[in-house]
Amino acid sequence: MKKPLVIVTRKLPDVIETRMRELFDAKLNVDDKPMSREELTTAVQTADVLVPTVTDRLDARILSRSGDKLRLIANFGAGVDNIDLESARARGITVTNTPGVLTDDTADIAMALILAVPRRLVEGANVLTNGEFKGWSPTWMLGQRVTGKRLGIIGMGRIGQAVARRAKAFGLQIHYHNRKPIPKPTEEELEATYWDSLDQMLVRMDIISVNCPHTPATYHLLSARRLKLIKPTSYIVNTARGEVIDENALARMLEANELAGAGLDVFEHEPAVNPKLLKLKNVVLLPHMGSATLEGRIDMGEKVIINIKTFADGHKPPDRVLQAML
Ligand code: 8YV
Repeated sequence: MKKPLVIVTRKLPDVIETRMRELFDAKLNVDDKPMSREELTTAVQTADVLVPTVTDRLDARILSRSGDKLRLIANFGAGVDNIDLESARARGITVTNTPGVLTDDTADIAMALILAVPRRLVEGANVLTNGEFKGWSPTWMLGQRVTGKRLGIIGMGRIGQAVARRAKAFGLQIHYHNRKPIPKPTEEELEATYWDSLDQMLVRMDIISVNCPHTPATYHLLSARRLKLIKPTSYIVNTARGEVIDENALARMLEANELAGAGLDVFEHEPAVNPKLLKLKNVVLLPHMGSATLEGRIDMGEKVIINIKTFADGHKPPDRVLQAML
């Protein structure tokens, strides 16, 4: 049987690329230079299978130019907001993602930020590297205690629950907002309180963690109006997608001390970051590294391979976000 032409848009771990070469007619991007729109257009016109990442915008315009050959988009990543799903559906293209394997790594980074921001970790570390440490004092570098505080998790899927599990171990009280409550046994295990109304939850929380996907329904879910509901002594952590928060409004409020601080691993216009945020002391900013472990990226690659292989063998791939109807 002829091997499918698989175009991979970015450099993946060596073991994954080697396996892809063995199994498929794989066109790799060993230089890891992000593809231009023209290059992406050519890719959707020639590939049987495309393996994009968060940095490739497969919008309606690009997908409208895809060739008849393109049957599967096997996204390297859990979030699929880089792909216009409606266009893919209309063109009969199946879309898969890589859920589950990046849950713990992403939750670790969320927890790290939950600790880092109230305890001023980066600010403290910078004192040392800037040679400004003049000695200990009882009233210097004081942060806020994390234990006993209320954590409000927005989006209680796999990652949200993994954050809750970690946070509970650190003595935080778990609250969450989700489209629907999680199963009772899990809710009881986490001693979690469900809030049907996001607004009602926001006014009561000390730390907010964003863990929902970016969809048309969650775009600017934390709008300027909702951000104003949060107590000025509270913190926001986002390891999901920048688009879920109105970044301009957030930056303005942090600058005006209308919020205590923020830990952000994702941004609305990546790789650009609101310049206001870069100047603030009460924020910890990371370059979208929630799933950035070698093990995680290999697991993600293996999921991509399984999705392609099952699809190419004529079966339903396990991680279908969108099952083509055509
Ligand atoms: C990845 C992510 O870095 O999987 C996701 O949704 O945000 C990250 O874990 C990226 O998406 C890879 O494409």
